[in-house]
Amino acid sequence: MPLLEGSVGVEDLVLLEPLVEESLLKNLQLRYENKEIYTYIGNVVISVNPYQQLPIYGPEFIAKYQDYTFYELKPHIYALANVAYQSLRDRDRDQCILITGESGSGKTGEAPGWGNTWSHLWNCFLVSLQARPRPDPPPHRTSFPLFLTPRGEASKLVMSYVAAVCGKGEQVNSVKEQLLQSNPVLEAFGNAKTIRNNNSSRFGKYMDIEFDFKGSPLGGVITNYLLEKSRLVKQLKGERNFHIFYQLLAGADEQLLKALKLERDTTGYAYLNHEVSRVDGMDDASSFRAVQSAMAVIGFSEEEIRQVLEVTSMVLKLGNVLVADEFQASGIPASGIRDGRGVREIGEMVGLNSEEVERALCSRTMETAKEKVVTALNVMQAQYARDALAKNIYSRLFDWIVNRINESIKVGIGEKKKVMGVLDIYGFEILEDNSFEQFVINYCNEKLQQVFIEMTLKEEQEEYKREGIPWTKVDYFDNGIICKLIEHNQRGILAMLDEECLRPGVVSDSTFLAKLNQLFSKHGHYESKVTQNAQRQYDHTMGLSCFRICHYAGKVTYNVTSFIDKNNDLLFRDLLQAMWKAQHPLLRSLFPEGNPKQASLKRPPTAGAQFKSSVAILMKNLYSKSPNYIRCIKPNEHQQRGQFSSDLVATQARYLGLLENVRVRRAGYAHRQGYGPFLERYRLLSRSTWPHWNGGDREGVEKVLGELSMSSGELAFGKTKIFIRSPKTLFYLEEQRRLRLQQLATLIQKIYRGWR
Ligand code: AOV
Ligand code: MG
Repeated sequence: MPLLEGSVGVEDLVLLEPLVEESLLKNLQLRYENKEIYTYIGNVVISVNPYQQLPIYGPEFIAKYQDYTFYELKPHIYALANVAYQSLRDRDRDQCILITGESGSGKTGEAPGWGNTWSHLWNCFLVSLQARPRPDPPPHRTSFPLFLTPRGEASKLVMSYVAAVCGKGEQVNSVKEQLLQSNPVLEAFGNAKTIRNNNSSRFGKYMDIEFDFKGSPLGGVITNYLLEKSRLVKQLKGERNFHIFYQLLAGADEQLLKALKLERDTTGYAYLNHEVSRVDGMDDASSFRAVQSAMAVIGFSEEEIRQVLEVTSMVLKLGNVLVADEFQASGIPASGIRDGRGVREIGEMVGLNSEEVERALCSRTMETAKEKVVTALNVMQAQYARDALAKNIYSRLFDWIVNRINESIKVGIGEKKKVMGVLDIYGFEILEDNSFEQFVINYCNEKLQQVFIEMTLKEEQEEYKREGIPWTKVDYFDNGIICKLIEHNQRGILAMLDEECLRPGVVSDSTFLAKLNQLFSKHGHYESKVTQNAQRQYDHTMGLSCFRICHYAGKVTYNVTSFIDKNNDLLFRDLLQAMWKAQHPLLRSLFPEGNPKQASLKRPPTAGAQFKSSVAILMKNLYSKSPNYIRCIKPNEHQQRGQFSSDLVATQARYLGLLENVRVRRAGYAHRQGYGPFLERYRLLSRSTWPHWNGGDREGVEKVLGELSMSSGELAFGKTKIFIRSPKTLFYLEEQRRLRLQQLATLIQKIYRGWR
């Protein structure tokens, strides 16, 4: 039964009966088919990507959601944004909004004219800032039934508020503009067309937006996670490299192209997939102009923009540097550069000696305490070195861009600020072939699940404590054991991998796997061919070079091939030093460790170790804030409107732990509401409170519920809220209310006819 008039299915899954996967899916589907893409689990918003523009966004809707409390209107991310923003501003509690879901579910990407979760949130915050007075308007006290209640005062308050903030509007606007413009820049360099999503974010993003005590934005800090740099040198069929390359080639004028020594035709570049150079609905040329102007708005100087483009085009040209077989005087096969022009052009653009680049690409210097030995690389090794260099330059450039944006939007030290963190990060991934990238991504999701469970429970517990209601412990699956399997400092999979990477002697992916097999032979969440055989299980799907982890969201089989290499993420010192010698200030600054004076013998942290520590920092950050969740779901694999594939949604519902979430939410009190709004909604059920009530809210609620003779275990009266244990009680109240409204409507009609 719907909670609100005119809505479909249940709007809060807490009210679902029976609580099983099938009914959960049915409910989401029914709502989706009726263009109701948002559904709650308590204060968590589930969002199903509509793949079409719905008329439910914009200033009018934002204003509407500001006028009502959470449960009074249909579920919407505006409601969530509003609650988060208000508690930030009025209750001084730092907030974080966690947007999760798989690729293409609607977390970020920006399609022309359409919205998505991130951009709607943004708009909501920005409009909130302009349109919202404090304090909130007083609750309405009229003797009309709710559906006839006039709600006009807000607009007057809006006018006075806008006038009040106008004084320092210019500065606020420029901060907002800079924060907004960071999106197209990050997307150009960090997004790409994939099979699943034409505008897929290939990096994780966490952004702290900082506000002053009045709730005006001051600035922010962006943190990026693990750019998928393997894409730079190779893309799957049907996918593209990062947008910026196509944008640059399509959008740069002739003069710029010439300066960058580029050709317009994408087919000339080995790093660009030639099969797809254009994406439906995407205009690379105009995006390029948008990126350039966004960079200018953020505060990049013309010189900086030029340097960024030079490094970008250098990467593109590196891909065309052909490495070929050559024979040394000794007759040993070695590598050499086939056509020196590319290297020369790169050299000229970034001020490098092309012979030195060639030497760095085709040979390797080993230094011991006593001597230096130079060995020639074979063709495979030299190609590997070239690709490693390109990936390294690009990912360092991306980090540099993020830092540069941060420099522009950072808030002065010492200013007291309130923080709203927004996390948009890749969801759980199970691909056909899972590698190191999936392993770390899934580790991150495992940690986020831990935060989710702990914080949901913690929030519940804290709310009960605040409200003075006894707390009963809830049983739930604690995925701590899986996190530990991966991250334990000495005995975790990441530690084992590091140990293997650092161990002298012959190391390989298979020695790493052998170690895992030995250590985790009895671990309940670890499997491999070896552990299976030991237990006489014969699973043909498990390859010899694989291990499997039973994640909270399901089992994932990882292939260890190239784990060592990806974790090492090393660039030969020759290349580091060659890059540092560039005259190009930006390129040079990307390789500080190439400076022989600064070069230390200590090796840089591995990719796994770096990721683990950045996840730890993120977790600490999230734990210090009040969480708000948006769980995004992709309804079909074809980026099509109107299609709802139950199987696909079922898998995601499991990954997101939706049923678990409902269970936790229902374990205590399924529903809670402030006395004021609750009384407003149900006072028409009691003769004492209807049509007039002059007493306090809590007494009013006691009167209403007292008259309905509810069983005492069903209700708990908190300090500011009423708690209702089972959804059935709420159903009952709703049903009573509906009947009463019908009665009243008939009555009003009669009176009206009488007047005529
Ligand atoms: P993602 O961020 O979750 O994937 P996107 O936010 O890029 O997914 O969404 C994919 C596409 O779905 C967008 O480009 C829009 O066309 C459409 N879309 C998403 N949300 C809405 C909405 N509320 N209304 C209308 N259309 C929408 V990834 O970044 O691949 O994990 O790495
Ligand atoms: Mg995205």
